Amino acid sequence: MFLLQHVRVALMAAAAAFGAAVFMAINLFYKRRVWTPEDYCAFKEEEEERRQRQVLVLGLDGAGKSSVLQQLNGSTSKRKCTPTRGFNFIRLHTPTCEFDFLEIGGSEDLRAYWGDFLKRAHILLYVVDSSDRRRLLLAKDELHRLLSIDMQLPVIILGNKQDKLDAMSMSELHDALSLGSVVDQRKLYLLQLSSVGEPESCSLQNLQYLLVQLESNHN
Ligand SMILES: Nc1nc2c(ncn2[C@@H]2O[C@H](COP(=O)(O)OP(=O)(O)OP(=O)(O)O)[C@@H](O)[C@H]2O)c(=O)[nH]1
Ligand SMILES: *[C@@H]1O[C@H](CO)[C@@H](O)[C@H](O)[C@H]1NC(C)=O
Ligand SMILES: [Mg+2]
Repeated sequence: MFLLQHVRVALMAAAAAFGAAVFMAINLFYKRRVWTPEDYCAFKEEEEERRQRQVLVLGLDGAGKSSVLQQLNGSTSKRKCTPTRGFNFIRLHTPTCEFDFLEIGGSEDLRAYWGDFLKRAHILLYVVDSSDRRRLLLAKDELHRLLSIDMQLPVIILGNKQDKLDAMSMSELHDALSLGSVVDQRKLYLLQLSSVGEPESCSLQNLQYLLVQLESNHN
């Protein structure tokens, strides 16, 4: 057993050394090369791909994340969304850049993984059911947990389901989510929305406008 472990360590060391040698050889080869116009085009394309921005869409189960994405995707159907078991993804093209919206389901088991996705996100879109007063404290705690993991990420909070009669107003939401306690340096926005309206609704356009603004200021 002891011997076997030694052999394994030796093998791994050999593999690492080989990998490093290959890496250095490739680097040398590329540094010596003269760039052709084709290569240059490939670079330009790579650069343009970098203009993709990931918008991470989080919020408790039933908040309306999938409904918002469906609307952003231009769907006019009133088809009800089913709970998201894992991920949901749409891509939105705007004149300035491409936004990749990634929703992760909000059920309790999935919430544990939310934090892992913050690293790759450029913007956090946090959806709240404005009529779910009972779970607003939970929504607040989850939001502040995310804010404490990443201190800089710009955040847009959507007070969704504003069409409901018992929906909380924006100032009520502001207080219930303790947004006043968030540090000044953070870019933080609170928008109201109803994701059962028309896709070309004013509030949806406000959201798109804000996303584009955030990205153009970023550069
Ligand atoms: N009245 C009203 N209902 C909404 C609105 N947005 C979503 N809903 C409803 O709320 C329910 C949940 O919506 P989803 O979009 O599936 O919620 P979700 O946040 O994606 O939930 P998970 O995927 O389970 O995390 C659905 O029945 C929607 O039709 C809204 O603005 N107003
Ligand atoms: C978004 O729209 C495209 C084209 O209309 C469709 O193929 C795709 O399934 C939609 N995605 C979602 C998540 O609604
Ligand atoms: Mg969903």
